[in-house]
This record gives sequence, C-alpha cells and structure tokens, in this order.
Amino acid sequence: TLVIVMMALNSCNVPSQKVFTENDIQIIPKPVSTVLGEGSFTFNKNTKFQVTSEDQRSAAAALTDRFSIVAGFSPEIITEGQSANNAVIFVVDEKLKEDAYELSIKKDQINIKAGQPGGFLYGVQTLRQLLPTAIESQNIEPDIDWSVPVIKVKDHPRFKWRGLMLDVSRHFFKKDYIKEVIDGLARHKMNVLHFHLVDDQGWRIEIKKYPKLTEIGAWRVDHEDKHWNARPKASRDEKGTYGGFYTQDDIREIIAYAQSKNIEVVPEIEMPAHVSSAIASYPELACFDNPVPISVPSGGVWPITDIYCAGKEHTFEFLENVLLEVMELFPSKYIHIGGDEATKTNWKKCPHCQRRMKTENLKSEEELQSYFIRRMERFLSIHDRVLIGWDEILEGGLAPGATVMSWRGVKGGLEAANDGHEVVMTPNSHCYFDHYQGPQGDEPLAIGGYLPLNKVYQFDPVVESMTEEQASYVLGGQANLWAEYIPTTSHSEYMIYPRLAALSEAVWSPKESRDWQDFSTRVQTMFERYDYQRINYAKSAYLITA
Ligand code: TNX
Repeated sequence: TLVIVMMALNSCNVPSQKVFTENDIQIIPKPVSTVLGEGSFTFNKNTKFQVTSEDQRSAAAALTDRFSIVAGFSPEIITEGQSANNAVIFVVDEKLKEDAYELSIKKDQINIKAGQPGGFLYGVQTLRQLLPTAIESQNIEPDIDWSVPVIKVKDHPRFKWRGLMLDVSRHFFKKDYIKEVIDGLARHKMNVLHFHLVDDQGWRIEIKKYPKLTEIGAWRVDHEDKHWNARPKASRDEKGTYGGFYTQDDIREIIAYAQSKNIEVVPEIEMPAHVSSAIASYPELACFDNPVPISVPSGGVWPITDIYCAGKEHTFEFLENVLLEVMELFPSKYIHIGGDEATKTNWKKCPHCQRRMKTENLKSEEELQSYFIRRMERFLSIHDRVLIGWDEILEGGLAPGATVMSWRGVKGGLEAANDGHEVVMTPNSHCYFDHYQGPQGDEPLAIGGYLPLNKVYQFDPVVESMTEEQASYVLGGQANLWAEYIPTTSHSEYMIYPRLAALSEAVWSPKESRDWQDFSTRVQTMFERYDYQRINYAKSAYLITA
C-alpha cells in the first residue's frame, strides 16, 4: 500500500490552490520582519535543493529528511546547475552576520541567504515552520498539500547567548537524550547548551588522569525516597547504585552533534562547592581528607559544606589537570566553573586555608574564594578561554576578564555589567525551568517556585534600569533545568516545553514585537508540532493566561 500511496502522491503535482493569510504565519521565535505576498510555492518530488557547501547541505538535509519520512518523496540536494524553477537555492551573502538569514519564497523558487552556517540552519527552520505541522510527523502523511506562502523574511537574533542549562548530575541523562535536547534547542534557534556535568550527586565526565571520579563519583547509593523510584533502571549499576557518566568519546560525539546544529556546548565543572562526588572519589581534595559517601539524595542537602580545600596546592593542581582535559574536549570559548553556594565553615577551621589567607593577605573566607576563582581565571585565560561562573564569584572581588551568570535575580548581572564584565542573565524569577509551571496540585512534584509560560515570556535579559553601555555587556539569557526532581527524560521534556518556546522569543525576537496574546496563539501551532515530534510538553502551561 505504501508504494501505491507514494505513486498516487507523485502523480498529482497540481499547483496549490491554498490561499495564505497572516494567520498562517506561526513562527516561533517571531522573526524580525515578514512580508506576506500572494500565491504559494509547492514542494513535490521534483523540487531540488541547491547548495554550494557542506554546511548548506546539512542545513538542507534537515528538511529533505523530513520530506522523505512524511511525504514519500525525497527532494534531491544538488550542487551544480542553476535549476531556477521548483528549487530551494542557498546563497551566501557576506553582509549577513553570524546567525542572520533572509528567506524569500516566490511561486517557483525559494532563496535562503546567509553569511554563516547558523543563518542557513535558521533559514531552514523558518521554512519548516511555514510548512503544514505534519512536516514533523514520524509517519507518512498522505493528502497533504506541502505548500508555503510567498513571503519575504528578514531575521537575526537579538542576543548571541541563547541558552539552556541541563543538570545531568542530580539525575543522569544518556547521550541520546542529550542529542534530542540539542534538536529541540536548534528548532527554537537556541545556540548554547550549558552542560552541568558536576555536582554533589554525581561526576558525569570521564577524566583520564583521575579515573575514580567516574568509578566512584558517578554512582550514588539509591535513596528510598518514593518519588524518585521512577528513575530508569538502566541508570543503575550492578550494585544497585544510581548514576552514569559520559566517556570522552561520548562528549566528543555530543559536541560534534551540537556543532552541526550551531550549538556551543559550554561545560560546567563546579568548584569549590557542589563537589561531594569529587571528594568522595578523592578525599584529599577536602580540608580534612574527610571521606564523604555519595549518599546525597537527588534532592540535595543544603548548606553545602563539603567543599574543596582552598589551602592545599594539590586542589589547584587537580583542578588544572581536570580543566586541561576539559579544554582538550570542548572548543567553547567559555568554561563554567560554578562558584555557587559554597558554605565556608570548613575553611574557617582548616589550617591549610588559614595559612593561605595569611600568606595571601586575605581578610575573609569570601576573599579566599575570590582568590580561588582568580587563580582559575588566570589559568583559563592563559589557555585562551574565558571563565564564566554563577554570581557568587562577585563576592570578595571579581576576577578580571570573568563573565558572570546572574541567577539570584538580576543584581549580580547589573553589578558585573556596571564594572564592564560580560553577563548572561538567568534570574531564578524567570528562567528556572525546575519550578512549577501550573497549579501545584495538577503538576508533578517540583522543587518549588512558580514559573508559568507567560512569566517566561516576560523575561528580558536587559534590565530596564541599564544604560546602553551596561546593556552592551549582556550576552543574552538562559534557562536552567536543575534536575533534583526530574528523574526521567519525559519529565525533563515536560519541564522544558513549551517554556523553551517563550524563552526563545525572549532571547531572539526584537523587544518591540513581544506580544503575549499573539504568542499564545502561535504556541498552539507549536503544540501540534510537539505532538508530531512526540514531545511530552506541559499542556498545563498554556492554561495560565496573562
Ligand atoms: C540553586 S542556581 C542552585 C542549584 C539548585 C537550584 C535549584 C544555582 C547556581 N545553584 O544547585 O539545583 O538552586 O533551583
């Protein structure tokens, strides 16, 4: 029957009769400008995609692969010969910077112009969102008119950091799921995956020089807590402990995959706190060589007092060696060193730390943390990398050249921008995807907080009180998915979608075009796409209106 259906489809290349109106343009994030014309272009088995580079070919494949699954025909990707009619033509335009693109659809030809690979990918994503939502299907979809409106789209992102942080320590997510997250980010024109690889509950990256980090530190005693029983069995080892880690090959594979989708993977190696997993593996990294078992429940235990010793030289030697391997793997300009929530009671009692404070003339434990981070900053900058850390790195004096990720509201971000440091805004008021998104009684257990869709939509990485000069230091914004209460991949999807759609608009679209009413219509079309993609999005999020 499949063959018959395909033959039937192929034989009816009748031009579309469909008349498009503004209501048919349901693109998220909303482009900078769209001008709708008259008529349409119809994809069929004779449509060609014409490319001149490998980057363009892989951008084109994102769509031709879809057609071969849903339409029963697979448009050919060609490199030569001006096939002017019935073709999608990729054109390099050096004037278009970074992720900018122009998409021009005429009745017999489509042009996608960009200066760089990201622009071509995003042009294709926009074209994809102009197609019927069935383009996202997993099956052949008969009787669909694969037409798109005649239109001119000009588009570029408002911010260059459009991120999502994924916590794979509290719960471990396998490589294949990370790729799915990357796919989802790309479809929303997001370009940073901040990979939270280290925390109390598990060390998730293989470090050749320190094998115990993953032999010991990646596996924790499974707690009896009821709501965590949903953890996938596959993530328990023979001993029944829970966990997992990425080998260096896994990491390379993830990075290459992300690169092909214009996504930078920024690794986070936490320090000096949130490192019980490391101290459990190598107790000498703590002030008192006190072995801590990784029996931390996935929900975590605060305050975080088992932290690296800031007095022993050995700690710095260890971290530099770890970072050397991390830099070898990750091409990212930014290396995240955490820096958050270090309760420094051990440092007060530790002879090594106290000696360090004396010799370095440091007046408080905050200054000792600042010393710690400065050393890391110097080390990273020698290797041409930029240190980024949570806003606690401001305390006791910010290292020169450091970039700040503002999470305790926007205060830290304001302070850093005022001092001429780059900033990524990720305030827990608008960007914490681990918070509830609907009425608590209807929602799966979450850490707390309340972040409905419309609140994410109000997020603006630039704070109103900022001067133009200060605003110029804001790289962009990011959502954080802390995973204490997120044991499975489908639960993770539930927390990410549709809030990612709202976030994407906050970091991509011009501020003036922000319109909740309009977005809440467009997001319904996105729901259809998510349904076809079998994404477990939170339908409840939509119930909350402005
Ligand atoms: C605070 S945000 C943390 C994380 C938790 C999160 C829960 C930040 C830098 N630290 O360790 O997972 O709250 O919302």
